[in-house]
Amino acid sequence: MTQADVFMAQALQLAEQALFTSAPNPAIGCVIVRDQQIIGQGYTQAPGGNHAEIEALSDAQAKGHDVRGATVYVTLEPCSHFGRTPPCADALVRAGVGKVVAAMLDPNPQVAGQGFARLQAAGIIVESGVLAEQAYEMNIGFFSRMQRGKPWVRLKVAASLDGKTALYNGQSQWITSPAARDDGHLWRARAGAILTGIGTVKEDNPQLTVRAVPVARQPLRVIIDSKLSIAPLARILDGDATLIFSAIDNAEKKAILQARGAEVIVLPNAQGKVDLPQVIQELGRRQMNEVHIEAGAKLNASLIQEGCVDELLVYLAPSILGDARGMFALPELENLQDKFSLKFHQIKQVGEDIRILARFL
Ligand code: AOF
Ligand code: ZN
Repeated sequence: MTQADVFMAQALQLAEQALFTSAPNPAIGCVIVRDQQIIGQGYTQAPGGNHAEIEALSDAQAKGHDVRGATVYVTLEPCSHFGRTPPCADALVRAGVGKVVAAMLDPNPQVAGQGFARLQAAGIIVESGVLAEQAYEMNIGFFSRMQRGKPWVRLKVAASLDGKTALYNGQSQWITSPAARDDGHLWRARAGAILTGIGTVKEDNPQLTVRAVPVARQPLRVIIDSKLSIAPLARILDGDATLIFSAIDNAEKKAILQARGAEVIVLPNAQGKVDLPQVIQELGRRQMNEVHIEAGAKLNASLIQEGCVDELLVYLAPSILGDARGMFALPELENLQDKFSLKFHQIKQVGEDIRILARFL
């Protein structure tokens, strides 16, 4: 680890504190260093609040430190535009820092190198690419939305070692351990939206809120309900607003659901089902960086078949259920070549279970 790595790692740790609150902004961390000492630090505040650099500058100031000539480590290129807040690059120039080390370029077309350019024009030394991979992973949804115009979609399943998610009678509580379930809530919390299907709503009557970790805002809950057959008393409609995608228009049902705080969007495909790729696009338009899916085998399969899923988040318990429900209700293949291929991105033990992150190729 170089010294730059050490300070960038600290900035990344700070960024983690913004992971559940900064969306749709990326979660960014910043430390200001002089003589090997951190003299100011900060992370992105909720939208409209300060960016990480401004927090770090005012932290240094509050502590009576002189930032002139200091080095700034920040997990993203400082912004150059007037968004909800003024440009961080200008604030750094005004403060007279000597050097800015960033983990990555900001892919936001309003910034995209202009932040670095402004700093350089003012004679500030700029470096980029320190711990870039960690910085990318932390804001993978923001990068996805900026670079591909759509959110990063993560599909979560909890299963036995033989890949079974529930008994045929529906019993599924609990296959994985409490540690894995709490870990699942961390992934829910960082997502802008949690998506499920009408099958799961009818069978489990879930709330799909974040409860295992404290959060300032709950993710938007999204329900795929082709026939608009959700019961108005379903628990998922309690609390914050929900978004329902259906394939049919029904003014009467819509009015009842709207009265329950739901928004209904009619988005059919040629087969008369909900157009899933369009759902993901729409969530991107609504500035969702990460979409977290917790659904049943049928919707899971459709999402995968229609190319909507970027990554699987699989918790595997050390148990065997035998003949029971699988993760994905995909049709039988005739040919192994037709399999879906993924790459294991990360494997970790969580409590008694194993957590696998696997990405579609
Ligand atoms: C930074 N530092 O901590 C973050 C940045 O509407 P605004 O003013 O909040 O700007 C949002 C954009 O700023 C966002 O899309 C991204 O390009 C950048 N995020 N930039 O200098 C930060 N969170
Ligand atoms: Zn900024």
